[in-house]
Amino acid sequence: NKYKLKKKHSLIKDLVSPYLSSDYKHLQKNIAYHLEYTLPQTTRNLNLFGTYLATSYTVRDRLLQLSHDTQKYYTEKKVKTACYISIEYLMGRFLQNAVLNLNLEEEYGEALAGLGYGLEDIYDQEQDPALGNGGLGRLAACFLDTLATHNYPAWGYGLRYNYGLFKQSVDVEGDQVEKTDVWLQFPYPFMIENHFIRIPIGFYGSIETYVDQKTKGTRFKWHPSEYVIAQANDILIPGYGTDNTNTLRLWSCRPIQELDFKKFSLGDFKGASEKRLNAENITNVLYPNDNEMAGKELRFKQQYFLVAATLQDIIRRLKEQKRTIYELPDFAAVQLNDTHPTLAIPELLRVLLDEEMLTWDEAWDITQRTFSYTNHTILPEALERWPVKLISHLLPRHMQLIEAINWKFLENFSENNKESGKLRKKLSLIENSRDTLVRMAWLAIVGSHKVNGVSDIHTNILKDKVFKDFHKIYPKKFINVTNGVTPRRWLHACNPKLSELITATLNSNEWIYDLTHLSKLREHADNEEFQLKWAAIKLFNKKKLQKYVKRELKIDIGYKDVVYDIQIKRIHEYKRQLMNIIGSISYYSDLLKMDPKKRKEMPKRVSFIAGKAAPGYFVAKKIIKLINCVSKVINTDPEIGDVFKVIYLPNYSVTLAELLIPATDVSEHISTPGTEASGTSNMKFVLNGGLILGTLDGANLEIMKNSGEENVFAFGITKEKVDQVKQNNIEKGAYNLMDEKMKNAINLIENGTFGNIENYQGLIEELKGVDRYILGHDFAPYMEAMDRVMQTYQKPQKWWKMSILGCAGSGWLSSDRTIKEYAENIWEIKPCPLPKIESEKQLG
Ligand code: 8GP
Repeated sequence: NKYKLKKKHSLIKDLVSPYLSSDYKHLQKNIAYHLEYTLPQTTRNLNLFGTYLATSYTVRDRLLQLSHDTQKYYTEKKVKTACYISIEYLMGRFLQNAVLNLNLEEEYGEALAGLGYGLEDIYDQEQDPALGNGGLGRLAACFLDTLATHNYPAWGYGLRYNYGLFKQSVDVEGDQVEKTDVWLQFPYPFMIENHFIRIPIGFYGSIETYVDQKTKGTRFKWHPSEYVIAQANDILIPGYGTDNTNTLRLWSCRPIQELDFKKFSLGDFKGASEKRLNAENITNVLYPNDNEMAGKELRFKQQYFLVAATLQDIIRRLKEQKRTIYELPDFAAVQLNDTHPTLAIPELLRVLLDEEMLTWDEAWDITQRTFSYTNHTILPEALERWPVKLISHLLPRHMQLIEAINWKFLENFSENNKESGKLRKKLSLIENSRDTLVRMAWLAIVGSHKVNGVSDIHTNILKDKVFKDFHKIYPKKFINVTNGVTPRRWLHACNPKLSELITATLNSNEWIYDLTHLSKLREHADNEEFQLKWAAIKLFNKKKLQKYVKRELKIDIGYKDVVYDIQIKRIHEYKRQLMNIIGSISYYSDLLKMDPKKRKEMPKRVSFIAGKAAPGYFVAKKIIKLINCVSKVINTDPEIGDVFKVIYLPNYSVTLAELLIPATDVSEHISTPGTEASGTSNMKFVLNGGLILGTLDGANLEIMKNSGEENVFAFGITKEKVDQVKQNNIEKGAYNLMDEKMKNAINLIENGTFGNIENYQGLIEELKGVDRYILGHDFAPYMEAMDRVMQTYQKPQKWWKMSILGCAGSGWLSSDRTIKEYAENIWEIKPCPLPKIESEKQLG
């Protein structure tokens, strides 16, 4: 019988071949094999780390098999593929996710138990690959999970940095300390160097002009003066409950020549390695800025390196299928994740014109139909503009093409008419400020067929403000695709107890790949028994966090009848962690003024903050320092005891988020309205039964719509009113308009309660002067909302009902919904599931 099935599904026959059979005994053998033959270890000399590596190699074997089958099948079916280009991927740990997606948790558990190890401990050995900064990179990772789970033919493309996002610690003064993240010092089994894929990438050089003998037209050819090699490193992405396994291809940079022997023999040892070092530098480090442009030449090189390698790879695959270059837009939909990969537009144009010898109209048409662009931020400091000088030097032909695109685009707007002249200036891809700069977002808009924002409010701001003139010209080009998160990692894997309860209650685990099923939880929201189970799981998760805090920070906090209030995200002025900590100061001061008896009876709260600051972002680092200094004073004040604690958790990461999110009662998303494009952690909290304390910004608004306004602690003004408040601040001085309680808290900072005021001078001056992010204006409503949180928590039935209803309304928050929208409205790709084979496990 088994034999027949194997024949029938010849595609994946090797999966059930003896080596990859997945009963626990086989897994054990495979693990032992890798210990003996892949690692310099033996089964007689087992240790945790070695066992983790060997286990990972066995998972990788299975994924390789599935990935080969997947690629073969996609090729046979000639499917259209989505190619997601992103300069960041914040994947988080891989092993647990892969084991869950392969549905082999039990088998691996048993296999490892036989070797004397627990699965959790093995998972814990893995480094968290931090090849991204924040929201944008994590979103890309969620998308990859969904694309595989829902059988979409897709590739991710990015960079394999030698050093990921820095590791953060806090010194005794409360300052952030950065340490290099040497994540490749040990093997990382899930990344497979593909030696067969190496692509030359050029830089600098000159342009040759010649006459095409056939058409008698002028043609151009770029002759780069320097080359490097892009080396493919593949991470295989398994889907949940499917055999489809996609690929994330990360490029690393190698030199064309390892050593210059001429220089070496002349004794110039440094010079002999110079070219190698320069090449390796390109993919050495991830730039640690979030929502800010790091205008460095090396960053620009990274961007070009990424897109040039990616496009060559896509075109190579197209040609391997014996398809013509004209078919490119039907072969691949290329998504530009923000403007970092925008150089793909002139690069494709160059390839089509100079190498494929297409006409301008043909080449431009293919380019526009191939690309689409997602904007992730409207902060002016994050909108990329690169100097024409720099581009001309590094990529002379590309600069020429950008000018040509601009010229052709602006042709439609006459110079003679005054109004139209003004418009031309605003629309020009090239800005004539002190430096002549290329506006990358403009280029991305003109060169794409679709442009999207990441939440309703954000897309509206793009249409009405940031890209207003373009929206008038191309109204249909702009669409909204609200972000989403993968329920596999962000509920099923990180909160196994809640996952079990939901599956048991719904009598099915379908919600894991169709999250709309959660709506059926609504019927249970008032059920006391269900509420108790729900609350018990939260308590269990809080206890886990409490233990972590004790172990890592040596701080004792309670968890029973204590509200866990959490704000975790990059530290940024617009995200207003400063308002949070000033709120804590104010609350602390109120507590101190209270009658001790009354104070003791106050509802308890622990306020957690975590997040990194860009190493060059001075203000953000001062905010971290203030948080730590306030935390020290409050946590050691005997008057306060366990009524209130402030905890700053260093080194925020995906792994830490997986611990924090399930343990949260209330999470803060308190950006100035109109500044947070979407936010995605807000979605993860709601999914895990955490309530939101938030402003009318980003995806908070859509969460309110879907989970019910009454289930969110919202506060503050709408984005429309922000400008007026800012104007008032400028005219009257922010301090004069500031709430009294906030003044009082600031006063405590100024009088040295939290250390030398010199540390915070800049922060305070901004608040008192212009207060660009209107903390002063929003402070009172913020404190009032926090008060509502604390009051509501005292009514457990109400609280847990809100918590359950929030979760029940979060079906649409799944990245599965998001990707469906991209697939249907932008990429025009369809799921292509591999024919299901009965695995041995299912065969029994
Ligand atoms: C973030 C936005 O700030 C956040 O609101 C949104 O949820 C997320 O993108 C995903 O759409 N933006 C960035 O992370 C960002 O702009 N990063 C670039 C500097 C790398």
